[in-house]
Amino acid sequence: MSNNTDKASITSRTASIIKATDLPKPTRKTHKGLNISEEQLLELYESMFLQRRFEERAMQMYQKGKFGGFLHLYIGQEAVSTGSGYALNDDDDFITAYRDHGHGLVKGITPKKAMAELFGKKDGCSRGKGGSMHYFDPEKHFWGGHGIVGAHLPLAAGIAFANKYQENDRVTICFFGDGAVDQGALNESFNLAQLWKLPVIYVVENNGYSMGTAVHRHSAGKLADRAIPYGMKYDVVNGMDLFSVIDKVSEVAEHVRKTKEPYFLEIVTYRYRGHSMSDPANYRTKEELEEYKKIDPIERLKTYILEKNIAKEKDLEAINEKVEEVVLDAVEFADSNDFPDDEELYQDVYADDDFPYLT
Ligand SMILES: Cc1ncc(C[n+]2csc(CCOP(=O)(O)OP(=O)(O)O)c2C)c(N)n1
Ligand SMILES: [Mg+2]
Repeated sequence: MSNNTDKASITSRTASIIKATDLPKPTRKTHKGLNISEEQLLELYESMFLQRRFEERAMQMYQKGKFGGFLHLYIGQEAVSTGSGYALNDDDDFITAYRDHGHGLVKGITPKKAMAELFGKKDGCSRGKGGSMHYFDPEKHFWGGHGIVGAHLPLAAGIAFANKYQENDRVTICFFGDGAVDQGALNESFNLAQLWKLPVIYVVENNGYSMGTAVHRHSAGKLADRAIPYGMKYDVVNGMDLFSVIDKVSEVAEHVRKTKEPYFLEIVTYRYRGHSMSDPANYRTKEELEEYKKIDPIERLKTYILEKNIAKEKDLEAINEKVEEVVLDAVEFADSNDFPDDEELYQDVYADDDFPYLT
């Protein structure tokens, strides 16, 4: 009996996740078809490259012991944050889980504030109190950065409810990992979002794994199908292709804004690094990783730009160099910034200023 179980679990452990070659078909639209100007296309390239270089440097700083705690890298998934940011308005609301650096940068948190937050410094976007997993900037309509798997899905419904109540036409987009799909909070949120017709787009970034557990070992059925019992509209998108994300999120956002109905998107993507810095990722093969790197979203956009003669190799190199400098400046800023004052411990704990519960 136990032998059979062992065999079964070994088999399922070596079964593959969605192969890089089996991703949903990318959109056929060109940048012109998506109304993206050549200038915007280069900005999108710069944004994706910034997210990647920022995290590569963050990783180095972590390894040097410049900061501690958890560090979950988004590398490989940048088309999802970037495409969604492009498709939505600046004042649309974003909320995500702890793999949040890419989304935060896309929403306009500056690299300096973002890096300082990693270092736990006072000028970080959460004043050094949140760290990697808790980036926040409500003024930029970025509502975190949440460490508890699935816990922010009801918050997204709440933000969407507020927007609908205020009749301000904003859409909320809520990102979470495949590991959150079977949390009760997803069902509670989907139910209310559909029942109350809330303008929210729920996005599962299916990157194949929840920590070391492959999707097919932790979730029965297809992730996108979770929308079906609630009568919620849904779709599956190629998350390694920037244009596909832009195309689908634009279309969905227009629908959600108009109808005030929620939508569920499964965006299939892949993380190149381990779950966090302490994960050697022994649960997957090198070949699987290499296959995904072949369809890297940044390389893909670069090839497109070069093939369409929108820019030359040296122009992209210049963008890369500029980004590199921005990131190094951010590191220097974070390193020399002070830690928060002790008094900061008492700020933002309670809504009331007089801390009635502490005195
Ligand atoms: C409620 C809860 N259970 C367990 C954990 C521990 N945990 C942290 S991340 C994680 C995996 C989540 O994976 P996924 O949702 O796929 O996101 P990804 O890391 O792939 O972005 C787990 C189980 C947690 N933070 N919260
Ligand atoms: Mg995952």
